[in-house]
Amino acid sequence: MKRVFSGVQPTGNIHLGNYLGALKQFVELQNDYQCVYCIVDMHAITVPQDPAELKKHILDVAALYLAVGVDPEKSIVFVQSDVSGHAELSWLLTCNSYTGELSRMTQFKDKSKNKESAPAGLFMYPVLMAADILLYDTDLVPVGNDQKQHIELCRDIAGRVNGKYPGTFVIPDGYFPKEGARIMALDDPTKKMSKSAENIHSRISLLDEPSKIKKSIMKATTDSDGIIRFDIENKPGVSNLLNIYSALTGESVSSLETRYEGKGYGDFKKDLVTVTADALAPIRDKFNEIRYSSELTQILRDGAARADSIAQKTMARVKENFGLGL
Ligand code: AQP
Repeated sequence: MKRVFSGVQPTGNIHLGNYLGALKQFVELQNDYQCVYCIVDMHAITVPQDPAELKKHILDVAALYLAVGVDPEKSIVFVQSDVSGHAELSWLLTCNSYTGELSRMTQFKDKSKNKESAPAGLFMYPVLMAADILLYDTDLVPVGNDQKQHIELCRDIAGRVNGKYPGTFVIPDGYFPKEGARIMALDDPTKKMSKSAENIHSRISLLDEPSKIKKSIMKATTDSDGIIRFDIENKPGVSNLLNIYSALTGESVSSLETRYEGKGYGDFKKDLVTVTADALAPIRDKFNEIRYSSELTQILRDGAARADSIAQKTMARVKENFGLGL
């Protein structure tokens, strides 16, 4: 069976962007692949974290994985720092990476903008991500569009290592959804929706109550021409809302454009509030059911053991090929 790997950082509550860009695909791929889904806490510490908050967010993200439909009977669910192979392989890949290619990563450039000196962890983030993926001989990586460049880098590093040490890594492919691969912030549709943005109305978190969903969507930035039409260049706000509507319901953007012809933004937004609240209600209910259950930690412990047994096999092969150890 081919293998899927992906992860989410425990840096806050998962939002619609994370869900539509990544998690929805996690669930869909479970029947056809062996799936390995990780809570990437070592990525989270590339920026400062409060230890108590980080612990809470790890369990929140784990519970949200299960709440959206990741099935621990089918998929391996675990916390990255519980499997030491991630850090170990990351060093081996660091020695096969170049500062030039890492400097070109747009996410690093964005996050280090206007800083005289950026944290080295932020710079090395894509190498750790490559290690996460390659550790599991991954074939497919379901992620949002913002991760395209990191996936390309992972493929470059794996290809480079295979050139020196043939047969070391499986070269993975990215897997990007047709709708929802890049959900933009509701208050500024030129920026991607993000967990760490200051304005809570810039995003819809999966645990938001209907009243918050309503407030955020009704406040969402649109434009002044009043036509519901998909046009990223000239109407980024409306296009983003159409994209969200389409990704949540499966109705195509062109069908939505036809259905809302002649109607105002108010009507469209009200319907989107209903669609979003209906989609998130069962996720919130399931989350509340499992978040504080002992089952959750047991699932993560079992998941770490299963992940570790795959990781150890990969590390033995990689170290042998590199000529490391006894
Ligand atoms: N706006 C988005 N649209 C579509 N997909 C998105 N993803 C993130 N934002 C969007 C996808 O979600 C997965 C998990 O992301 P992550 O938590 O590892 O990191 P991130 O991309 O840095 O997410 P955030 O929400 O923006 O977090 P912060 O604010 O902490 O940096 C990935 O597959 C990502 O592509």
